Amino acid sequence: MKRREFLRYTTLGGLALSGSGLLVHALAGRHSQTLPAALLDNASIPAGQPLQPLPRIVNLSDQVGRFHSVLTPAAHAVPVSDGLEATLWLYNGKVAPLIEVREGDELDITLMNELDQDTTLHWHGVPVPQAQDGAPWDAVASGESRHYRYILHRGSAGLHWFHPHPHEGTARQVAHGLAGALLVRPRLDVLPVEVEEHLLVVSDLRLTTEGEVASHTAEDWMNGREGELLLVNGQRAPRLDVAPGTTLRLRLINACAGRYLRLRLEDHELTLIGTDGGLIERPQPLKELLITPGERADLLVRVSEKPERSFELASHPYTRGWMGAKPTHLDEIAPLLSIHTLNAGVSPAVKLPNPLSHIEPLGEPAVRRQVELAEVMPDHSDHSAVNDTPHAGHGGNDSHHGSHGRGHGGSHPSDEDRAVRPKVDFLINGRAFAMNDVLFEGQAGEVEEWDVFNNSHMDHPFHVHGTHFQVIATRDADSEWQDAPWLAWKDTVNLAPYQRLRLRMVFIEPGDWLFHCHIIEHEELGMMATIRIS
Ligand SMILES: [Cu+2]
Repeated sequence: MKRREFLRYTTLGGLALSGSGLLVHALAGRHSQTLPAALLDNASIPAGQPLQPLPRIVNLSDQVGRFHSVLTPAAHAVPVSDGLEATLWLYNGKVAPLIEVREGDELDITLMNELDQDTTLHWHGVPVPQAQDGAPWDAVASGESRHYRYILHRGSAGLHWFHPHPHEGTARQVAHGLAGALLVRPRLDVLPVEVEEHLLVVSDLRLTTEGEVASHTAEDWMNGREGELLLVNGQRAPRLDVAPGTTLRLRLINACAGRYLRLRLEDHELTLIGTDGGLIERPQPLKELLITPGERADLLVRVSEKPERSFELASHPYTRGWMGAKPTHLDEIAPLLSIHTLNAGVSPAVKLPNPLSHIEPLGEPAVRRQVELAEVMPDHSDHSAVNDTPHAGHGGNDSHHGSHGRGHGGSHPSDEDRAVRPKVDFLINGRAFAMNDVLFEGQAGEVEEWDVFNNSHMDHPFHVHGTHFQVIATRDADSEWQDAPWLAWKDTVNLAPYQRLRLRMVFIEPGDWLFHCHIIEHEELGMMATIRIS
């Protein structure tokens, strides 16, 4: 392992030394088949260090309009505190690396798989040709490599990201740290140059006191895993110093597997200017913003004109229908970024263009579909039976645990991992994901309208591959349909329990496209399906 190199690259490594002792607590996973491991507490990582920019993946191409590089997912030892190294799986040894390109560029990435299992590169939020999507049926075996190559077409500007998407291996690979940011700059940036931009990748980790990524518990599988170590660009609650009155553009990715971010900035309003698929038409002032796993947000903040003050950007508690023992952090305010105003002159307010962009409504649909998200639970009057009760219910329930077509090698869960997975199915239209199963068939270029119904007691963030959608109407559990007040391009959107959303989208590229819950564990337990576009 090239230790010196990753020490230079990883921000987590750069923050290694701290006098704070290791606070530990026992794993509450009652369903775990093995002895509970002692876990590393968030407080054992130093906080308040200067915010680091995302480490860049260097462009190896000397051709204008082309980005070429090699991404090598592999195990790396990363120092986290005095005398403790964590073993993470990272692209090129970096926590949350950044690829920056421009609309119209060609992206050409060689994936060299140095993991001991199958992986893929999924380009979340980028409308790519299907063969470049990094779908589970296009797995790259351990020791193998492949090229991902596509053009970032006009309209693809925005903050996107990449992460693995192998069959039955995504949750484990994401839990080990594999994720990166893909920033697509527009040909012409409409925002004034005085705006100070920062990219923030929020992720979380659960480590044992030995520095190993802890195994999934049954609660992780049920709820989506939330790691105790909450990181922003690989750092714990970093600090950002700015002149008073600075207009900040904070572009966030929620790269967590299961953690929801309910963002608030002390004494400040947040102004939403963009979503997953780029800028919206008019700035939307907000008191708070919920960002689910997979979502991005583009926010402006005019920082206070008062010098030498501190304001905390934090994630506030959000109830998303937790099953089983509730970790204590769910009820706590989690600091993400501390913004400090310097003793300096006040930066004047900046004037934004109006509108920021134009979002054309997609118009009347050629086809309408119903999508229902559901969980089929065992009888949980005795909750401890989650592991033991034979699964009852619909047929074919083992399809996602058992055989799958489109044969390939393995990223299969370990026996230990398999033993702890609850026998609960997370379903779309009554079916758990199977590799050969095609739920819908559609035509490229046609407007599709999907009524997505969350028929369950938990929140689920709904993600569609290969395109962006517009949410045109919503219907909460006890109310009527309401039209969306404004349009945005989204690829991931939350559904609260028993909520319905009406989405419109157009698939441009033919092929098989996945749609799924972006709580990674729910996806892997079956809440995923395929539409075949011809
Ligand atoms: Cu879900």
